[in-house]
Amino acid sequence: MSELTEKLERIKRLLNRWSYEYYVLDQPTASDYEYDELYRQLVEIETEHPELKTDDSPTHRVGGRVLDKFEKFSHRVPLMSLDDVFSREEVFAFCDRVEEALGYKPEYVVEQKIDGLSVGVTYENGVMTVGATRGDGVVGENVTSNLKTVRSLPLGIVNENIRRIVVRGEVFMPHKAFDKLNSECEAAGQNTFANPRNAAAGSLRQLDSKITASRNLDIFVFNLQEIEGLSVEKHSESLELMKGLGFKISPDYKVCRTKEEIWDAICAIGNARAGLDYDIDGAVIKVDSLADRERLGATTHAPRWACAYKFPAERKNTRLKDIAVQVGRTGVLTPLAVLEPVFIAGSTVSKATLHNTDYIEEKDIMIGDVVTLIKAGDVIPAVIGVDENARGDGVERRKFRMPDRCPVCGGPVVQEEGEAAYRCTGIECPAKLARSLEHFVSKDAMNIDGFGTQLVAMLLDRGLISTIPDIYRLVEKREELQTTERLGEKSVSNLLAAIENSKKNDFYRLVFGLGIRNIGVKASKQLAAEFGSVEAISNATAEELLALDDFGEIMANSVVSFFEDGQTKHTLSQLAELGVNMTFTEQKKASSGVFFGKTFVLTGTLPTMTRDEAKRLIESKGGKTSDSVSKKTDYVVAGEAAGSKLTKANQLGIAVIDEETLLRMAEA
Ligand code: 0OX
Repeated sequence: MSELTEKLERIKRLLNRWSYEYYVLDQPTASDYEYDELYRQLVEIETEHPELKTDDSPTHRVGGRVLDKFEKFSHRVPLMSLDDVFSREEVFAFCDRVEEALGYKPEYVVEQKIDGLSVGVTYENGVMTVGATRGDGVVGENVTSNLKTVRSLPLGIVNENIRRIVVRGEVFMPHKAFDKLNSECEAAGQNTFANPRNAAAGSLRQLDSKITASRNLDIFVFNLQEIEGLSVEKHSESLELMKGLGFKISPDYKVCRTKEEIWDAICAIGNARAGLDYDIDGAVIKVDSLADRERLGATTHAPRWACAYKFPAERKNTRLKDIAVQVGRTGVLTPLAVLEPVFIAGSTVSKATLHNTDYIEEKDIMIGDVVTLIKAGDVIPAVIGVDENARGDGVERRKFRMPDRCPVCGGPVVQEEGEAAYRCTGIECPAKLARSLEHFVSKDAMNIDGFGTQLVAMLLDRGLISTIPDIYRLVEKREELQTTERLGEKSVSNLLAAIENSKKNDFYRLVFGLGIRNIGVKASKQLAAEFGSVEAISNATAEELLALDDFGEIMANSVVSFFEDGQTKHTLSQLAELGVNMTFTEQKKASSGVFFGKTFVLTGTLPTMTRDEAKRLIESKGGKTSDSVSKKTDYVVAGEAAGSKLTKANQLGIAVIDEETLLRMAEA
């Protein structure tokens, strides 16, 4: 080893140790200054001698690679999901099942259930080689460069014996990082994230790893998926092994011998929940002995040796200060609770929907009341009732009345027969326009990154857009965009690139983005696939539409009247002129289902199904089968005596699955 290589190794070792002390142990021994100074030396050497930069260099932590798309990654050992249980009785019943099957009482491990997203990370000969998201458990996405930016995940491990190790963990965003990110999004006029889990998922799926690096993600490791070169007998032992290798493992896990101990451990986790800087949504109970696990096996989707106890949704009381009214895309007026801000299930809530006036009446909710809020992980906070006991607290109460004029445009408000909803009938109501534009750019529709509620409001305010097609004319207004107070040159470029890219979107995104009443994502996919073009959908009769699966009269009539409208025609012809994709280009027949958009090739003899049965199953879930393997193939289902197709799949790096996995995926 040359002197320079030795120096480089020394620097990397020291930087990695300091990182470990800071990010994993939370016990820093070096100052920021010392770290930065040594890091600077590393960058200098690597810049001068790029051939010396190794895969485990701390310089990977800052990101830098920008990808076009994520490659698929097949997990050798599937990342299984967990069966949920919701009560003490169900936990005990799980133990009974385990004990019955084994014929004795095993030891268990109880650990926190981190609310993030699962990844599998592989190390070969001491170096992290690949990290991938869980995906459907069998095939995920290769997000290695992004995972390298997660500071608490070691880039290398030191153990002479271990040739290969695959660990599974949960990537999450700590509350502090979440609050910081949302404040930044708000300041930049972008949509905020609903919860830390969505923020973590969005951050891990960035094609530009520099963005991921800026998001301060963290990871807890909780399962040893594979190990070569060392034998391990218990889960608790594997956690200690991983801890020794430098991983941040499931915190405060507990080995339990009886059901009572298990329940106590679950309660202890529940009690600690409020004081944690990250979200957990339950506790995981696992049989400790790996040999016992082997004996217990798994069902089609989850192991029999583990289950997840889910906490009941968190509830809090807070004061209802007022009821505001929000005008939606279709003009519906929704009462919105304006609350005394309260911290619940990981974020501070100051607004919640009250659905409609019937709901308010049924629950007897009055302005000034103390109301009960409920929020579970993902779910939007909801007001579920009134604290009757607080009624005598001297605070004035008043009933809510829906205004008879729209609070945004002053247009008349009407309640249609048989509907709970009130609608603004103002033809030019700007709130409706704003909601339509927000819907058009949103994730499930045209998915234009960086375009959110605030930006729509600002562009409308400044007269830079007033219709959907105007979005595609923003490219002519680059200068004006740059001179607005919040948008820098870089973000304008990113925004315009995202707008341009959206022109090539799958056709169904446009169909959904148009905001046809009663037509959701699934129906949009059906319309796109069945009719193939805007023109064909416009010409479809109600009868033809009714022939589609799950299309009822309300949906069919919505589509017909939407496309009859002169404004629709005008908007669509402008979008076509501006170059937005108006046709369906993928396989024409697929509609929806778990296999939608996926192509399978069957090869060899499957253990229980005939070819035709497998083909029908795939097609019934929206997938397609093909006779030959190509780059377009998503999965090869291989049975006994699979031949050249299997070889080709392996050459092309296509996921190969067996019948059992196919069935498990079909059930997902
Ligand atoms: C978590 C978590 C998730 C291992 C095999 C089946 C499930 N979210 O914190 N999964 C598991 O275990 C896997 N453990 C956890 N702690």
